[in-house]
Amino acid sequence: MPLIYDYYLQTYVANILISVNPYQQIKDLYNSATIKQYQGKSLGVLPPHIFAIADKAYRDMKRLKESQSIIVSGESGAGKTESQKCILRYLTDSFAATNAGPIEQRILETNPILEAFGNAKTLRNNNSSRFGKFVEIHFNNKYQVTGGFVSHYLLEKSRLCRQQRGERNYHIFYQLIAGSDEQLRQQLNLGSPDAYHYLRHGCTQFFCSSTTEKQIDAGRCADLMKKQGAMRDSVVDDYADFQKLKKALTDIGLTSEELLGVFQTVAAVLHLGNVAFVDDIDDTKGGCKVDAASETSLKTAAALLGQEVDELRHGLVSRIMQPTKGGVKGTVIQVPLKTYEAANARDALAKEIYSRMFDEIVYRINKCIPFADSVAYIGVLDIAGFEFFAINSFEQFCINYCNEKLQQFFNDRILKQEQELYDKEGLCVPHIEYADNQDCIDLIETKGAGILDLLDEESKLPRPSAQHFTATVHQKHKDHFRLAIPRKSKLKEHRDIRDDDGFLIRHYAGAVCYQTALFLDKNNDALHDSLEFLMEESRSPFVKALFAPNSPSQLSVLESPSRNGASVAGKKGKLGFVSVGSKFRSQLVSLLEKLQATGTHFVRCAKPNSDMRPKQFEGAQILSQLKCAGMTSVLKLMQQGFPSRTLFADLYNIYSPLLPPELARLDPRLFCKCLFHALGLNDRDYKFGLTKVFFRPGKFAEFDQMLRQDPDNMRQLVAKVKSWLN
Ligand code: AOV
Ligand code: MG
Repeated sequence: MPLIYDYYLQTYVANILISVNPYQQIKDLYNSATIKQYQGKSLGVLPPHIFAIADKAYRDMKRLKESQSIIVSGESGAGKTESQKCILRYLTDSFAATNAGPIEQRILETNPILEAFGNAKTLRNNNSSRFGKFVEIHFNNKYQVTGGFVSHYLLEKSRLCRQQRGERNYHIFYQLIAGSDEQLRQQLNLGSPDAYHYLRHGCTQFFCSSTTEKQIDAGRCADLMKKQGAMRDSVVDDYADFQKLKKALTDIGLTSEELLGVFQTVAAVLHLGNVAFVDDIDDTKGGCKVDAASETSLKTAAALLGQEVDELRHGLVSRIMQPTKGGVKGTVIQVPLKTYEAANARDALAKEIYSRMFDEIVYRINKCIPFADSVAYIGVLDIAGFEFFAINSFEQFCINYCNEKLQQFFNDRILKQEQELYDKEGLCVPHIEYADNQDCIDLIETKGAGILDLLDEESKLPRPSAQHFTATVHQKHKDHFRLAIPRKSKLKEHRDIRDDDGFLIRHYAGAVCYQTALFLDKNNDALHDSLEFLMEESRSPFVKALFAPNSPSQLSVLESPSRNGASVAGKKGKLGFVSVGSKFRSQLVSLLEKLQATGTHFVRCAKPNSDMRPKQFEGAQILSQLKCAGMTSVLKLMQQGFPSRTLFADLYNIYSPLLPPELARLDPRLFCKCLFHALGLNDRDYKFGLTKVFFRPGKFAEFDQMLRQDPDNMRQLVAKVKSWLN
């Protein structure tokens, strides 16, 4: 039965699904009945659908006995995360083991958890993922779901301390404030969102649906109503989401103490953010002290983090240093910090605590979905799409670098390898040119001279500076086609900064101007030693575990393989420097190695308009997204191309038990030729290569019906071939 669409929103280009975000729930589009309809159907039998891609990945995994991956891409708000969720639900619903345990449920429950801690409202998407993920669903030798594994990439840490106007911090903060009961609120000393410095920069509104508001205690309800104003969102409902989160965290095995540990840590970050510093006029060395008005915040933060107040105070306003001379360590000295340095140390601590907690949560998720008897997996990649804002910093640089790598992988798989295969099989399909972006990737990641390494080198200088780093980049790559000095106006529009404070990179999807002022800070994950020691000694078992040497965040660093024997990225060096960029580069290397080793399927999501509105289809905007994604080159190739194929040998093997001796003598290629003639397939729809038969876009489905004939029909076909041969 065909699906009824409000307007056309999904289509295929070859085997790639293009999916336009409908921005509304479409009745029955993703329900259980629809899941059943798509099971076992080839692409093209039913209307284009994300389920059809999931099913193809499953069938390919089974047929080829090879792991598969589905790469979902598109700009912010295009529908990647929703698509990923649909794929996971399709796979866990359709291919659960007969004695289905709670494993499928747990895999699905990873979503509310990851979204609470890693998603936030941005100007482009009310539920924007601020980290990348690759979720693997593992299958046993019967090809039933047996477990899963989540890898995560580059959580946006800067959001914890600052958000743009109209954006929010991570959902969890608002969920905790909106959803906790009175007892928990008191335990965590929680106020309303606008009481917190880390939530005040952007938007402090809760999102609650009207039904759940009634359940919130009366005192807070009025407060909530006042704050919500007109901003409501059907997806984000902080109160309800908090209840779901608590259940999900319990289901993945967190004890009630651990649950409290998580909430205490989240609250501690908020209180820590309220600790302000002022110059200490009594200090001759120009140090600072905690502002008297924020003493309560300091006390609460210390209590929640399992620290003595004065030790935390000390850790924030000073740092210990141990200079080395001629390789010999000198005496430990305590250096007072200036007001802004203490504020930076506070923010660094908050970010470190939060990101370690995120690592721990992902670790716990993985622990509860083990996959010991896995024979293959289907991985779904959902990573932030190419982005550029009025001001672009290190986060955009890393995201866009990642997108360059994925674009290259797409070009390789879809355009390069496809054309190589046509050549190898002698299909005579005209060649299509496409933009190669290797030079852009080299500019960023080459050992020694690439921007990432230049940034690391700068950090190790005695006096690193953004200007010096930027000048080095321009000097090393003077005539590089991909690199340029941004026009003055571009950078100066927003702040009074110098010309050498940035660079412009001509990415595959367009030129982006990066402001490098904060690159050095953002590339360094290291905490002051004094703060790190404090956390390692915390009285709170949860916090202590986060900072233990074998904690998940440390393990994930060690697990990420280094390239060419380079030192393991992420380890704290002598200079107290932990490179974020290098760690990300190693993570991307292992991600791409994984993708290379799997069969791949692509979903290109597109955003219909910038206002997040249903039924508003801005053609030019969609076209430019498709162009950026390289879809126009794919279209050109597929005008003449053959996206589906099958080995003659595989086809022959299906029929061989039924073949009389005179047909069994034929070699598989000749047999297939005869079979196709006998079937009367239109010879424009397929082409014979040396080892495989290739199909025009959308024509595989027709042929696939043949493969599914019952033996009676197959016998009839064989008889036809025989008579046709005679
Ligand atoms: P993204 O993952 O691509 O953005 P999402 O998957 O979060 O985008 O989608 C954004 C919003 O669009 C969702 O919250 C839904 O409201 C709506 N939406 C998306 N897909 C569908 C669908 N198939 N049906 C109905 N509504 C949908 V980002 O994570 O920002 O790059 O970082
Ligand atoms: Mg997302």
